[in-house]
Amino acid sequence: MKNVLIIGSTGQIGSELTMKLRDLYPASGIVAGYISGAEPKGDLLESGPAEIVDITDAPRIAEVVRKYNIDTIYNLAALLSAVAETRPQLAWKIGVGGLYNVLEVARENNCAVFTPSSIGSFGDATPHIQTPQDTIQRPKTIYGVTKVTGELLSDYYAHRFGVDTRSVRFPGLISYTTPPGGGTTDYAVDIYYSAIKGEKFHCPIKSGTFMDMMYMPDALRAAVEIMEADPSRLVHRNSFNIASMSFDPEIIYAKIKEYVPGFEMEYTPDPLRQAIADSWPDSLDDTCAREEWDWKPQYDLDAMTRDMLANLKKKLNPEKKFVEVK
Ligand code: AKB
Repeated sequence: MKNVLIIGSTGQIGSELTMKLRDLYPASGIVAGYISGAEPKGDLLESGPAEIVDITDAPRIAEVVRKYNIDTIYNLAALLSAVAETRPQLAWKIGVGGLYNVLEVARENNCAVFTPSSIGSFGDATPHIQTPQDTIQRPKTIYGVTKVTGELLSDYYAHRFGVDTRSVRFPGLISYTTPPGGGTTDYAVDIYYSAIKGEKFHCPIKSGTFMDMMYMPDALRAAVEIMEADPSRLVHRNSFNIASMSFDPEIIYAKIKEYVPGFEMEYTPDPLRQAIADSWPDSLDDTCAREEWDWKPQYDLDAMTRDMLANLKKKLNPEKKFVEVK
């Protein structure tokens, strides 16, 4: 990777991945693509080039790719699972139409492409415990349908045209920098904000609902390491299961209470998010990623919780207005 375009650079993953890539590679080659209304700000704007790139506009993607001699595209444009159910046509337009545009530009300009898939690519018929790499993928959400289509289309471009497509199936991602929006796993981010603000948390997901989750630094490392992996070792491409922790709301609540003893939670179920969560795996088997490109997570629930609380305290609570964290 020398010159990289990040499409969706101001989103939850993009805002942190762009900065990580600028730390790892000369910043001048890392282009932050954004859409009007989601302009980059602060460090993201000041630390390197930024260009308007709407994933539904193929000529514009091609123009920016040629201008910066881009060799790798991170395609992070998507509507997350719950919001996609409210706008399924737009979810398809961005998730599949947008990916097709990216793959065609990549084919014509010899770029590698990373397009994340998700635990949302699985469905009710998938084995839910230690979900294997290669298994049944029959999701009922439009988000899942776009993710499975994306995996297949990306593999097709690799086999048919030799485009270097690679990706991972992200679990729910937890970070303190840019909030996610419209996901099923977002409760596991929101709960930390409530804890630090001293507010009671209203959990939309029922006790006993396990989902895979990951701390953002591990997810960013996965996104970089898969693109740097030795291609001769890759049996799979789109997409690898990756995992680091699996918990239900009671487990993360109990963990946060170890550090914020007065924290309270009650259940306020959201039927849409609950139905989606019930259809997703409880835990993924990531053996193939470990064997084919040495994937290994660094954060467990305790390490993530300590880091989240410390950083959110700095971000939201600099004058100790809300709660004390042990
Ligand atoms: C969502 O909840 O929609 C995402 C995901 C797991 O893909 N965080």
